[in-house]
Amino acid sequence: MPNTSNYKLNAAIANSKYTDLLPYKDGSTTNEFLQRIVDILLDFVKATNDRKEKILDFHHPEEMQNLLDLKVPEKGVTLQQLVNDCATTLKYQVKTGHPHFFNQLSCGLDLVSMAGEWLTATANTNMFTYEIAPVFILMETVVMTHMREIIGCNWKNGDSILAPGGSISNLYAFLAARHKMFPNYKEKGIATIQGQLVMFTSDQSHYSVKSCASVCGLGTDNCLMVPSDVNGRMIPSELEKLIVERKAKGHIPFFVCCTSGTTVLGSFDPINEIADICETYGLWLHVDAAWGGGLLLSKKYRHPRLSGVERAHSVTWNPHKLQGALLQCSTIHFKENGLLLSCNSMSADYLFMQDKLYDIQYDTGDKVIQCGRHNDIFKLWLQWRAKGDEGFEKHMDRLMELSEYMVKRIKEQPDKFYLIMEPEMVNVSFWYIPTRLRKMPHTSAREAELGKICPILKARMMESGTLMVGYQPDDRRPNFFRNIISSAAVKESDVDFLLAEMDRLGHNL
Ligand code: ABU
Repeated sequence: MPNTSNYKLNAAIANSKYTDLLPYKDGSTTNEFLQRIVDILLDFVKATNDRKEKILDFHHPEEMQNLLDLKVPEKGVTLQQLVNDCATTLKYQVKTGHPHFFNQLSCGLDLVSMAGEWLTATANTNMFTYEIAPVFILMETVVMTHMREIIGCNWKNGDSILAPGGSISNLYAFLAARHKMFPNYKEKGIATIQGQLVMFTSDQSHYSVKSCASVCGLGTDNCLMVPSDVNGRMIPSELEKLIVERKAKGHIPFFVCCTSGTTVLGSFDPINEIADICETYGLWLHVDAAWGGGLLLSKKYRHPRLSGVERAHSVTWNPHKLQGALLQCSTIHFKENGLLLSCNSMSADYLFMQDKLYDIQYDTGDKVIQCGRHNDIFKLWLQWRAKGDEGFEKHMDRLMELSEYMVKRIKEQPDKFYLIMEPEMVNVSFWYIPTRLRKMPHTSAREAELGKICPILKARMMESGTLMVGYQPDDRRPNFFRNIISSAAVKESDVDFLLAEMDRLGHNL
C-alpha cells in the first residue's frame, strides 16, 4: 500500500479547506479532492488482491495511537491533510478481502457490491419511506421476494426486511413470534402473558438468540440450550424432552431457533425433525441461516443441509457472509405477510402519513423498530444483477469445493494437522501440530497442549502480517483453529500457502 506522499493535491489547492468544496464553492477543487480519494481506494483494492502484500501491519493499540493523529481539532485541517488521513487509515486497515484472510465469516471484497456501496454512500438516503428512496425501496421488494421464493414456493407472499445484522434479524423473528401468539402484548405489555415464556435453541447457536431472551424480558434462564450431537447439530429428542419438562411446569414454550450453519463448526440442525416437534407443540420455528443461508442457492449443497427450511415461520439469511455482499447486508424473512407491520408499526405521523400521494405500503420503515434505516439493498441488488442466480450458485459450489480441498490437504499431512470433524460447510476445524508434539498419541493431554499453541501461532500470524485464521475453544475442546473460506479471491494455492505458512510460523512452538 503506497504511503501518504503518493496522493498529492495540486500545490494551488493543497492548503484549501472544506469551504473550497461544493456546496460552498464551484470549481475543480471538488473534482481533484474526490479523485485523490478514489486513487487511495483503488490502490487499496489492488493491494487487497496482491498476494505479495501483507494482510495487516499490526501494532499494539498504544503504539498505533502514536502512529496516528486522531484528535478532533479546534480548527479544521486542510484538504491535503484529509487526503493523507484517508491514506493512513487504509494503510493500517486489515485487508479483509486479501486471499490469505480466513478469519471471519465475512471475507472478501466483491467489487460489484463495493461499487454499489459507493453509490449508496453518494445517494445518502434513508430507507424509511418510498418518498425519499423510491428506486431502492422497489429493489428491496424485488430482491426480498426473490429470496423468499428461494426459501420455498409457499413463501412468495410473505414479508421480509433488511436489518442491521443477523442478531437484529433474529430479534425480529422473536418479536413477530411473540406478537403472533400474544397480539395484545404490543399495547398491554407483559401482563398479557399469564405464565413464563420459554424459547429453545441449540447449545451451538449464535449468542444473539440468548440475547433475545434477555432483551425481551424472558431472562436468559428461559432460553433453553438444547444439547447438540458430536457434529454440533441439535438433538431433536432433547428438544422435545425440554419442551415437555417446561410445559409440565406450566411454562409457555413458544419459539424454537434452528441453526443452519453454526458460527464455529458450521453445523446444520435437522430442520424437518425439529419442524415436526414445533408442529406437535404449536411452536414458532425460526431458522437462523445467517451463515448457511447462501447454500440455498446451490442445488448441490442445499440438501440435506437446509431441507425443510420452507416449513419455518421465519428465516434469517445474511448475504454479507457466504455471498460476499459488502457489510452489512442481513435479511429476515417471514412466511406470513403483515406480521412485521402489525408487530412493529408505530405509525409516526410525521413520517408515515396515511394520506400520501402514493401507495403507502411502500413506506417500509414502519415495519421496523428502528427509525433510520441504512440502504443495504443496492449493493446486493447490483451484485445479484452481475452474477445472476447462476453466478451465486457457482460461487457457493466453489467455496465448498475449496473447503473440501482444504480437508483433503489436511488429511494428507496427519503429522502436522489434526482435523476435528468432517465439515458440513466452509468452516474447517483443526489443530496445528508443532514438531515436538508430532509423535505424541492424540489424547486430551495433547489437545490441551495444542490448544495452548493456538493463541501463540495466531499472534505470530498477525505480527508477520501474512495470514489470519481464527481460533476459539468450545464446550468440548480447548482452543482450535476455525478456518473460513468465504472469499471469491481464494484459490487452491492459497489453501496450500495457509497450511505451509502455519507450519513455517509454528513448527518450533
Ligand atoms: N456472527 C458474526 C460473525 C462472527 C465471525 O465472523 O466469526
